[in-house]
Amino acid sequence: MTFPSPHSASVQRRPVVVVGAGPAGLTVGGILRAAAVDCVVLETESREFIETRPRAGVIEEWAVRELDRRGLAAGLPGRAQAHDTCEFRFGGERHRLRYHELTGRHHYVYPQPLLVTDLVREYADVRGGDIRFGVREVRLHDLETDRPSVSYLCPETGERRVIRCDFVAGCDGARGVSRQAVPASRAALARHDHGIGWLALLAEAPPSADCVVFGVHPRGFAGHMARGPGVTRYYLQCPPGDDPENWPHERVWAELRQRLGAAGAPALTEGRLIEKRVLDMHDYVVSSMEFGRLFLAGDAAHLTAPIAAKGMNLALHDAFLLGDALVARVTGGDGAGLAGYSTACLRRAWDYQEFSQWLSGVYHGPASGDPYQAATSLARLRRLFTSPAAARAFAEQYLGAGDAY
Ligand code: RFL
Repeated sequence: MTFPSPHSASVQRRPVVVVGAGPAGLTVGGILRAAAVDCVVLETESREFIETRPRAGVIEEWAVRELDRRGLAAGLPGRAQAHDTCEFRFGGERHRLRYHELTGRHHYVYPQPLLVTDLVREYADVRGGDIRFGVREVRLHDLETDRPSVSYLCPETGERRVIRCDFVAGCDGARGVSRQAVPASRAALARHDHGIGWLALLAEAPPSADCVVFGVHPRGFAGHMARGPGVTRYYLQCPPGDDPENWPHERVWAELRQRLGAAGAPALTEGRLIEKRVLDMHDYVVSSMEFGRLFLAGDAAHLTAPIAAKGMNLALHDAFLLGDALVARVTGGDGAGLAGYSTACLRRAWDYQEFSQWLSGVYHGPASGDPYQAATSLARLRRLFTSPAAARAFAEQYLGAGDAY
């Protein structure tokens, strides 16, 4: 491509360009700003859009503490809802797994749009970080040289702007351009399709249980997760590629009642469905997460279907490591953090992928139509409630509470 002249006002220079303002990109940006490292965050959507886009809700305790400690989402442990138990419903019974008793750790419920709002505020409003919303046609250039750059079309003028830099943090999620900038020969993509869909729902209704509930049922999996006092996320397993229009209000609530039904369970509080979309459940991991001066983080590098609520947690883990490593390198320290970045992230990413696979077998076995899979998934579930060692191992993986990855 032809760049504007290097002396043009449309060519700028920053040590780091961060592509994407999701949890990963904003956390990297926040860490850089806190260390007075200049950077720019480029985002294709508007601020309002990213601050209201509904997605994750469950954050692991180590991530909550780290966001708080770094002042990126100050006071988060007090503002997020701490959970200590989850409940499985199968065979018409309720089974409570008290993971806090087993590990001493909590899960926190804090909707992703609130976290993104905190992170933007801290980065842009408090620390004066440069963030450009609504950019178009972002492109990455010369990544294998020590003078990479990122260009984009300015939303106001349509003019192509260029930012020369030392490093690029590719945090633009599953559909971004960063991963595509890595030649296939340099990034092995490991992909897995579960062959199932989940209807992801947000209901304008208070939670109908005091904890996260997993319904493992011959009609398919169903999930219940609080998001706030008046909003609850529900999931219903459905055929992949199903049309959300096949799921009118009455069908959704009838199916949820069946799949989450169990002796002594409180009735579900119904409410208007304010989000209804079908997710085709798949996972991928790219290795390496590094290509020249480009470092991928979060969903740009690895996607985990929301089966085990791990994606945002992994994005934050990458971002903490990448932010620290970039600060060390740019401020004249050593490059050890960057050199070990991909290996360190992939260890946790693969551990979470494996847990997600295991849990997928549990959730989806009974509706698979295969009596062998149905019976083994119920055997796995029963083991959690008959073997304290199995329950403890589950709790550790569920909470991402392993000491070392
Ligand atoms: P994001 O959040 O997708 O942010 C990427 C940002 O980049 C922008 N972008 C670009 N910007 C510049 N140039 C481009 N070319 C660009 N292309 C895209 C996008 O607009 C966006 O703002 O990625 P990040 O930061 O890696 O964060 C990942 C998480 O968002 C994701 O893993 C989680 O939402 C997954 N997930 C969950 N994770 C959890 O840890 N706990 C949960 O409870 C949980 N629940 C969920 C989930 C994902 C879900 N969906 C929608 C798949 C529940 C659901 C329903």
